[in-house]
Amino acid sequence: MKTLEQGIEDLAARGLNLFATCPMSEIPHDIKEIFSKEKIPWTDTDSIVVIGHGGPTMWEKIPKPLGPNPVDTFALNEVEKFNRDVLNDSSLRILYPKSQWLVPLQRLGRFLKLGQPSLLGLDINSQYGLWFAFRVAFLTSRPLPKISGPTDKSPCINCATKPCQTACPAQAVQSKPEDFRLNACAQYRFEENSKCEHWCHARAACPVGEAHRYTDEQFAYHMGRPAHLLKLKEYK
Ligand code: B12
Repeated sequence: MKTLEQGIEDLAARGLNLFATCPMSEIPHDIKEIFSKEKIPWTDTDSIVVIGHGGPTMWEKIPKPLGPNPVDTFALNEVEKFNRDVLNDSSLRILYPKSQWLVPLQRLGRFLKLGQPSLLGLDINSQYGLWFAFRVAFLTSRPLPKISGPTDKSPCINCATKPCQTACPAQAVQSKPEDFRLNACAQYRFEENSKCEHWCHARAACPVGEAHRYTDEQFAYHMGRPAHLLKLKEYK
């Protein structure tokens, strides 16, 4: 068996470098309400664990050539190993990915300080900027200490120049997170000769966490997933 700290370090070495956990008893009401609506089985003695990746390391560690669902498969394998090494919980419940439940990852991430709203619809992390996403969320009955991330306020608040706004060819980026024009983004994205087919100029213009930017290959992969594009088309 390994200590929790060792397990978290092993995940980070594989690029799953964002880790937060908290007892379900402390999770805010709006999130619990969604859990109940989704019929997710939880009790107040469970802890929720949310794991994300920031920057390009995870992509480097994913075996190439890519298999089916390479990111989800990689992340779930790493969590299986973490469970074997650290928790040994035979009733661990995977909530994301590949479950029947829709888990509000951004809301959980905000509460656990992994991210806060940005002007782009994506949440932003103080270290990795817009170059992060949630990879796994699970419930465990093992007692865990509360662990939160460092992002308690959005770096967009103190950004004077807002280069994301000027860089967006669709003028989708406004001055407040809630005003992001998803339909303008989707419409432009699918136009002929769109500059945004494999690239998001607004995201690339953000100076926060620039050193952790995805490689072009990773960026194009995330932008081009068919499930995402199909859903995005609904907003045209
Ligand atoms: C549905 C969805 C979308 C929809 C948005 C629907 C909407 N109403 O606006 C679409 C297809 C547009 C989308 C797009 C993207 N998404 Co999305 N999406 C999701 C998903 C699967 C479910 C959200 C949900 O309904 N949650 C349940 C409700 C109850 O919780 P909620 O917190 O209130 O959810 C709201 C917000 O998450 C918001 N939202 C989600 N994505 C987006 C994107 C934009 C631009 C906006 C304005 C709002 C928004 O809409 C939800 C419903 O109101 C989540 C994964 C998840 N399980 O949360 C990823 C997720 C939110 N998406 C993510 C990403 C990365 C993207 C893309 C960048 C993908 C890409 N590579 O291009 C794009 C960005 C937009 C673009 N310009 O293309 C990440 C965000 C990570 C982060 N840093 O915050 C998530 C968390 C997935 C992950 N594994 O991390 N997405």
